[in-house]
Amino acid sequence: MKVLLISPPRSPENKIYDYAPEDAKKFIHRKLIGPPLGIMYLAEVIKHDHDVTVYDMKGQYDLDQNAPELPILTEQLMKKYTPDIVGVTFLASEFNLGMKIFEVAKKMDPDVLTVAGGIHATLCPEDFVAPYLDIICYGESVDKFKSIVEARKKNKNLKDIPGIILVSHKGLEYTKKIPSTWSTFFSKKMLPDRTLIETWYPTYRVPVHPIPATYVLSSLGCPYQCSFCSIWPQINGCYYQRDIESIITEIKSCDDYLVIRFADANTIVNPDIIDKLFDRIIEEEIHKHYVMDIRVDTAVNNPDLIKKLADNGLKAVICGLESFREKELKNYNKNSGVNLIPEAIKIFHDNGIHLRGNYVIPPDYDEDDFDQFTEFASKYKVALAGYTILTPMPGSIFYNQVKNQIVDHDHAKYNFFNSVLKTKLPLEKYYEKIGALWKIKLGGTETIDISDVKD
Ligand code: B12
Ligand code: SF4
Repeated sequence: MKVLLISPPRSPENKIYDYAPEDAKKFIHRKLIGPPLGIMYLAEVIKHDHDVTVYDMKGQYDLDQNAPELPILTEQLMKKYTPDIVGVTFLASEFNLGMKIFEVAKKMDPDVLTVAGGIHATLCPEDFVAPYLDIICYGESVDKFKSIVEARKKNKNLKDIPGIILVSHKGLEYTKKIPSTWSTFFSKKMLPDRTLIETWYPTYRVPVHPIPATYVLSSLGCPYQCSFCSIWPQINGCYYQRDIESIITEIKSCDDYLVIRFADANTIVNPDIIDKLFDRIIEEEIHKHYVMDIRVDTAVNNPDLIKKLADNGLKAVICGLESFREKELKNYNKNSGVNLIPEAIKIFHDNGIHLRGNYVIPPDYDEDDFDQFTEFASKYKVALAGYTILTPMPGSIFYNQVKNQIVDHDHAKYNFFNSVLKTKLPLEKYYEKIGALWKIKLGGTETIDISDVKD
């Protein structure tokens, strides 16, 4: 079977950037670097028996500013690869573009089997009813996808594959339900094959510095249940730690990449494991730079561990600071305290770590709220500060709490850079205020300094 797996382009919607003052724009991140891990795993399990192509449209548009528009690009891919199956991975904000890919693919070849997967397909399958989509693969999908490809090859009935959804003019038809397989994901010992995305290698890098970065998973899920987060609902609040030796094997296989961004929701859930992981990194004399997601309270409770990680390559941390108000943290079910924020910032900074400290700004902030917030953020500045919008991500608790108040249902806006709820301030003013916040930061850098990479 010829299988084409696509990571769709980014959503172009970024109102914070559009309304930000000129001198703030350079600090507002508009793209993330990193490969589409999910479809790379799918490719890994079928590549020995089938002809599989992974196509990263985000990478392509970064590589070639003049790349054709999505419908033309899709047509070109269909002609070049003549796939039997087209799969697309979906985040909420990329829904429209991903569905466009299917529409074009089906128009070009009505016999092509179209398959949707990824977080948005898992959390909101009902969004996907369309005449040009055949199957939704929700949840962990490596074995399911393999079964789909095999069934297609042997012309077997897709209804016999458990754990998928068939899409037709009648709506969604669930096949036999099976227990989630996220718990066994790491036991399959798969390593995503990075040669499949080599074309876009130069684009997977921290801006300005010519050092390519890649993503490595060391865990899945998160045991916390923040109300605005759509990661934990995706795997029902479970948390799975990958075994240390398999993480080491993968990091060692990333010869071409000096920067490893752990793609975990929350990298340090069990401090002992990460401590041991770094013992092994030291033992193996692996000299790389690492980026991790670490919670405020985790840093405060484990300052020695943070120092050890920093001494051995941890260069940047993404940390949800979220709010300067206890009440808001409580509403978000953050399970951490405002008083810990300055302490955590100090721990990270003292260890020379670039902190992507991210706040979420609620839509009901008025001038006073912005003033009070500005005072707090200016007092406790961080190097790579981020100020995004509290967004009801479909599938999150927050979404259910406010779904009747949503005023903008355009999926493209669900990327934390647009307000989909009614704002208290006039909308433009709200965006301008958030855009201006991006100037509040320590120093003048908008990149991670990786100039002292050892090898
Ligand atoms: C890697 C990653 C990326 C990568 C790749 C994204 C991708 N489509 O794969 C990149 C860097 C491109 C990326 C970008 C963004 N991301 Co991102 N990203 C992640 C991250 C850190 C890990 C995802 C991952 O690899 N999981 C592990 C793999 C194995 O799981 P998986 O992708 O779900 O795949 C499995 C199944 O879902 C399924 N599957 C997936 N795709 C498909 C396709 C088919 C056909 C089939 C059959 C099955 C299938 O099979 C896989 C194996 O079982 C998550 C956070 C997290 N830790 O979960 C955020 C996350 C997915 N990102 C998120 C967001 C919002 C973004 C951005 C919009 C952020 C922004 N504001 O800019 C950008 C979008 C583009 C941009 N502006 O640059 C949100 C999504 C929220 C939502 N509900 O939509 C998350 C959950 C983070 C968060 N804080 O909420 N991201
Ligand atoms: S926001 Fe972070 S800490 Fe909270 S549930 Fe999501 S991943 Fe976990």
